[in-house]
Amino acid sequence: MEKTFLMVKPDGVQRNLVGEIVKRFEAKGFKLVGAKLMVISNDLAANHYGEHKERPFFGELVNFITSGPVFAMVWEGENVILTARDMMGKTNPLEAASGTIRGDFGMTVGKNVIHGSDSPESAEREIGLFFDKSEVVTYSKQDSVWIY
Ligand code: FUP
Repeated sequence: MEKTFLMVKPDGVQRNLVGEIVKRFEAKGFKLVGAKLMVISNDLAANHYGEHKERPFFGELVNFITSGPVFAMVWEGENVILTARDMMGKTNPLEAASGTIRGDFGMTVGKNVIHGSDSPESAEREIGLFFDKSEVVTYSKQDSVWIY
């Protein structure tokens, strides 16, 4: 089943948006298969945003993403990569539609609350960067003694 890497950025954690964001993906029907609160090292940040290394905003981007805890997640489901990008909205909150996460909560292009992989290749790369194999779990949801 397709997986994607999503991350509530430091601004989202500071603004208490972790629950709201998790809720949206749960409600949509996707399955959470990995999650952790962590502070990203400079090396991991530079690696993760490697494609932007030459851009003028790179230093600021790395400073921001390492400035406080992020909530890193792996989500699973059919077409989860593209659907999550849709639910996030455009990179610049000014252009992001209402009803999307960035449209509803994003403040600036830098402080735009959430990151999500943009392709199967980046999903695989980013999951591998942030999660150990043992931290991504396989489980099924089914009626059981806990669900009435
Ligand atoms: P996205 O995939 O929507 O997160 O957007 P990009 O990969 O294009 O950009 C990654 C991050 O770089 C954005 F979330 C915010 C930051 N950025 C800037 O700070 N300034 C810019 O002009 C473009 C991106």
